[in-house]
Amino acid sequence: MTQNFSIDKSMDILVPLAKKECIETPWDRYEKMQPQCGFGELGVCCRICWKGPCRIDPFGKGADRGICGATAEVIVARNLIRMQAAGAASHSEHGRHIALAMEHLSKHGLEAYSIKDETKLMAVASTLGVETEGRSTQEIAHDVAQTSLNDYMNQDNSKGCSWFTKTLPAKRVQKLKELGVMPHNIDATISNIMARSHVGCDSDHVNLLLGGIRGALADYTGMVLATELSDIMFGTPQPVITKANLGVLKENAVNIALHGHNPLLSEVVCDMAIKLNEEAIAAGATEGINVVGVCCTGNEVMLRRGIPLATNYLSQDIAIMTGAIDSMVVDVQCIMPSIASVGACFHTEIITTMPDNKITGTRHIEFSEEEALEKATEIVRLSIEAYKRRDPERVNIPQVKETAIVGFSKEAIVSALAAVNPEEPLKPLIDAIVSGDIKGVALFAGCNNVRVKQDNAYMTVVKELLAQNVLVLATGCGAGAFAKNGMMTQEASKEFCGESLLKILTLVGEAAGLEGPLPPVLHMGSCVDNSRAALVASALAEALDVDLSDLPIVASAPELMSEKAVAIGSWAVALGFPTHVGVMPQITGAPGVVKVLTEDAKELFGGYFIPEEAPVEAANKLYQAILEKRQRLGI
Ligand code: BF8
Ligand code: SF4
Repeated sequence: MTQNFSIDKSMDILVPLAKKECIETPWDRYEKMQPQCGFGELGVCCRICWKGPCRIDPFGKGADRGICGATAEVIVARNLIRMQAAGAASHSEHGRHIALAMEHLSKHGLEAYSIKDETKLMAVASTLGVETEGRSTQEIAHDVAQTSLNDYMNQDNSKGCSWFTKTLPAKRVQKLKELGVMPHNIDATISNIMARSHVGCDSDHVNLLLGGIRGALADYTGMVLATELSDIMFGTPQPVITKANLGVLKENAVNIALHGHNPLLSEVVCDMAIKLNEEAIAAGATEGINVVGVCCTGNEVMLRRGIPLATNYLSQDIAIMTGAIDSMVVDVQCIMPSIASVGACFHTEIITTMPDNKITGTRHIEFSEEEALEKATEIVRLSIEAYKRRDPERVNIPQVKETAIVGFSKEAIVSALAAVNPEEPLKPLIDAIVSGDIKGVALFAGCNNVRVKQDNAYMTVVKELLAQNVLVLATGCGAGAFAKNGMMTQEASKEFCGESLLKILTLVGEAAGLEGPLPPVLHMGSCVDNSRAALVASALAEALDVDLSDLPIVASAPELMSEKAVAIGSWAVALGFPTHVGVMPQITGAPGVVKVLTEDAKELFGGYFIPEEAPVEAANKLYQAILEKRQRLGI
């Protein structure tokens, strides 16, 4: 039964259990939702004003315009760009939160935080043009934070955001500026999308879509600053060996699941869990405290600390069915409200922490940077108390876990390559791409979606591309899927990579002291860490003196669902990467919009969307896109 909606083996155990206990799963709710609204699926329903809702008849027999006269093209474009704005807002709020914390840290100090990676601080200062000579770490950190915050404040729209103009190749920045899609201010760009899509405003679908692309590039800006400042405060990921899937939960430990996105919370909870370990043992948990991750917070602490990953998006509430999670601590984004009702069926404490992200029926412990240690202590102690209430009879931990070698930041990749060529670290990669040993690079990103069998599309597309010698990077819940399903081991490289890709992964892995190949899928981090892939691509483009769109790089989001994923896919297109989406976007009711995004975008940006629900076919299309890029480059 489970095979129909997930390939995660833990689900084979827990979903039947949920059925037995009459606890709803996302798949049950999906079934109850059928049939889903056809107008919504096509994107032709408009609720932007209260004359509506208006909906366009896709068969051409009924209304062909909304009451105000908006066409299907306008309605679909407005709906889409509002999604891009929401995605950009989410990532950029995350980035702002980190930048403000760093500013606070540099001005007044913050007990729970420090500058953990001074080397990265210096590198970022140099990228942003912040003076470092003869200045203290605090002063430099302050100016880096200020420069970042200025990307939310600049009012001169001839000047692009610093993180945008200084981290992307000059050729691409110039092109995007000429196309009028360069963000000058993250907040203003998001606000502009909301304003221009108000009733009676922008009614030209191409113009609307370009506004959305600018919003997506603001999304990139917020993400790259979130990632880079997080590395400065919490450390830049380096390869680490850990485990993934629900078998990482321990029967004899207090299990704390960290879920959400922002490392400001999760890092301090990890610190306090170490400090309070003895209290857990005294409470009878012989193995102390076991912190595990869910979704992108899971990826953040996995990469920086080797904390094991329990699960990815779609199985977050079912994870509670193990009866072994004593607390699930959440901050922002991608947290299913259903964790409250499943948690209520068990002893599990569901703890929300952010003032603007509460869930009815759960405990709220408001987190702040100033009181981080106290709040994290309270959270850990509540988890220990919850452990005491755990019913051993209801513990059901699936013995499913895979080894995962993770932690491939740009810096980690460059240092692995430097083991092969210390003078020119990128050269081995460039040579391999030019010779065809590596045909191209594919970045896998995005979520899980009930419309696709969980993790299956990721696994199918990736195996096809690895066999064709495509180097694979991954982030977000896609990376979670690969980690859970054994695609981050050295054995998997031997099993799935084409001969020449395996040769290169082995060369680099052995030079870097791994005594074997790198894993076939390089885990770069959470969703905001998609920016790491853009930075690797930018470094390659600059080394070759070409534009990003010239490189044989593609992106794939086989199971996406969130507005954030829509924004990421859109900036990938704007940077020049052919981008696969495995769930049909809610735009197909507007042929003009579809044409702009799947065809015209190619002329404008070099990147374009490839909607394809069939995974093998998607892999073929991505591979063809790589070959086309190679042909144009003459390699
Ligand atoms: O930011 S991949 S389901 S958890 S949106 Fe969400 Fe999608 Fe997961 Fe992370 Ni990204
Ligand atoms: Fe209808 Fe126009 Fe109002 Fe949309 S904005 S609900 S199409 S009248």
